[in-house]
Amino acid sequence: MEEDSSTAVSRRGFLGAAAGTVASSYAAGRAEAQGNQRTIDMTDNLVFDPDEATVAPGTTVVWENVGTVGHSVTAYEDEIPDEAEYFASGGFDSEQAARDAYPEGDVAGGESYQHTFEVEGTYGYFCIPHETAGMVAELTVSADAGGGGEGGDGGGVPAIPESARVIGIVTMAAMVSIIALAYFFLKYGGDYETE
Ligand SMILES: [Cu+2]
Repeated sequence: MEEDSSTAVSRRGFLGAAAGTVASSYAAGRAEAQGNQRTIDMTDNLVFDPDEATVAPGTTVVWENVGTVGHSVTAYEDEIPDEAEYFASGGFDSEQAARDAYPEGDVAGGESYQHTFEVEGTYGYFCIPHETAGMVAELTVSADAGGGGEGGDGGGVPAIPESARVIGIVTMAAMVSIIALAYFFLKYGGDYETE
């Protein structure tokens, strides 16, 4: 009798711990999904690379100057969604202010500028010193954004963001192992329920 109750208690403890494992791995996956980041290079070839990118709302885009020539990241004021916040390296609140102040707002080689995008839509932006050389680009913020950006999975399968896929796999693996462990626990864990 004494032994029966302790077995029952440990079984409950086991299931509780197992549920906790699922919850915490799910939370870890979500945290990763929310911390989405996307890097766009600025190079000595005077381009944004890639010059077209699609990201999910909430993504922080990091423009990295991977060369030695200075660049700016400056939004075209009339090419961003109405509700969107204006963005420009140097923190200017209008395109004209950014143009007037340059080279203030310059992102030197090895440095970066980042901005987090919440509002869906398309954003046109450019580099002030190299606009005439064609250093312009477009960013699309869309809830349909896949983890891999352009191109892709093909096969008619809807693109699933990588983070969602990871969450799914982690959750599935946790559930399978819990079911397997619970099965063995119940089967070999003790003969305390012999009705
Ligand atoms: Cu440039």
